[in-house]
Amino acid sequence: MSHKDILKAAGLTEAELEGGMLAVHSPIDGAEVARVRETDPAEMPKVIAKAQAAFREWRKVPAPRRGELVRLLGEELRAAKAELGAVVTLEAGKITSEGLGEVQEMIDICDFAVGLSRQIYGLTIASERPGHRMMETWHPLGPCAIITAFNFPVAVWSWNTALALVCGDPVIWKPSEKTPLTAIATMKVMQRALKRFGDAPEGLCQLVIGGPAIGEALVNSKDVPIVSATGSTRMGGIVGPKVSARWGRPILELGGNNAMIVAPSADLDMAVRAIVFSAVGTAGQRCTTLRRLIAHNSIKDDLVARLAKAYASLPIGDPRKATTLIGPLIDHGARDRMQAALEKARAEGGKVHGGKTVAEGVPQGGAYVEPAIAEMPEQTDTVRTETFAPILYVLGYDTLEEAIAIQNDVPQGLSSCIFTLNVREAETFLSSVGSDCGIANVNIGPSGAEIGGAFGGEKETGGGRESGSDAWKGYMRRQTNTINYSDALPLAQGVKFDI
Ligand code: UN1
Repeated sequence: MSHKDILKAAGLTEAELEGGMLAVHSPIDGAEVARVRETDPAEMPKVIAKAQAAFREWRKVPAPRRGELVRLLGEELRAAKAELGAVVTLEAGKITSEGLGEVQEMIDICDFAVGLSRQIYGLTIASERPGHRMMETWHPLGPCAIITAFNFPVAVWSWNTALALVCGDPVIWKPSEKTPLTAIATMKVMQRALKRFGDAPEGLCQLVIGGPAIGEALVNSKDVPIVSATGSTRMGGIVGPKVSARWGRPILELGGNNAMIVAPSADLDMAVRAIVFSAVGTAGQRCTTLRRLIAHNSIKDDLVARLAKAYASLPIGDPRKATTLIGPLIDHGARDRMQAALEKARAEGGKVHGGKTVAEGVPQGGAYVEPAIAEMPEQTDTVRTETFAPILYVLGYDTLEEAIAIQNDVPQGLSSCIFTLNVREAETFLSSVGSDCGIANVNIGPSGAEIGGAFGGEKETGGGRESGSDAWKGYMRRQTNTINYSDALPLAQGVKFDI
């Protein structure tokens, strides 16, 4: 299918693809596929006011009824899975199966949120006073801004939107400037769900397209109490303090520098498969991508040899082809940053396998690269830095304590894992003296998390949690209630105040 046909199948009209200033290129071949109209920053106050007006209505709708909208969104996403997945592939360069997987992640979180819509409950608490009862209630908080990155152009929106809607909060979405088309296509799916739902307030789900001025309007507005932002640590370092300074609530999902420890007892066949998927899948452009391999010195050389062999046969090319496993990087800038990081790694004493630019057998105009393995003498500055590309740094270790220290000795704290058949090692890794990350796994790679768990990480990853578990609490305000059903007015802590 041609680029135009893919976009047409997802419902994008000529008018939406032309006449704007924002040029959209497909990473597959660098071709310009659209010129999208951006939101005028001067319109932002109106957008935010509309979200506030929607909030005043939506917060009164019972949560299970709000869940019905998300149920319909899930249904519409099921029907649109192939078409939307194809736009993800076209605009973000993901291989077909991963494009579809991303839409599946949207469907999964919708299912989760529908169930949640009947499970928004708080605690009842024993009161110290006779004839009193205490409880917690959860209330909608207000409009939620969702700032998303190119690498998960739709799933991250859905994690936030499905929860926010059920929690009673309208959403305003600012997608990456690199992926506005998937956002427009997703809004069409949302519109169909809204239409079937019937009486949702206008302004419940809005899309704004553009650059920093648009983002700043959301970040600085007191009428946007929640700002959920996914992207670089640099971006989060700007957004987080600004939102906090106006007493808003930031939910940040920033850089990762995810590691795998491979212990002597590990099932190496399984480890190799897990490493290859998590280090080169999505061309190394997941925030959960495996970037550091910390291998026991007794198995390190064997493991690197097996990996180099597996890497040599990985099909690189057009992500629309069923056999391709590694698609393009998002653009040539990403390729240049990868090359620069490999150069630095070499200068630091690293031995690099692969990592070259690929020009043969791939669509011309895209940024295709061989994934790289870099054996490093130690954890250098380059290893500590997240480069959004398929580079796997390899480090050796002798004791588990040392391996955990290396794993934790980076500024980021998103995802981590250990391959071991030794229960003492596995449990130590998961314990309070183990991994310091938001996600820690055993005998499974660091990427490809299910939506049922809370997703996010510590340190420079930003501390936010999205998706499953009780991440929904981040989208609501908690109220503590004390109810006195006695005929006396005893004070807490035994205080006497007789008048
Ligand atoms: C991201 O890269 O921003 O765990 C999110 C994973 C995916 C989500 C990644 N479910 O790899």
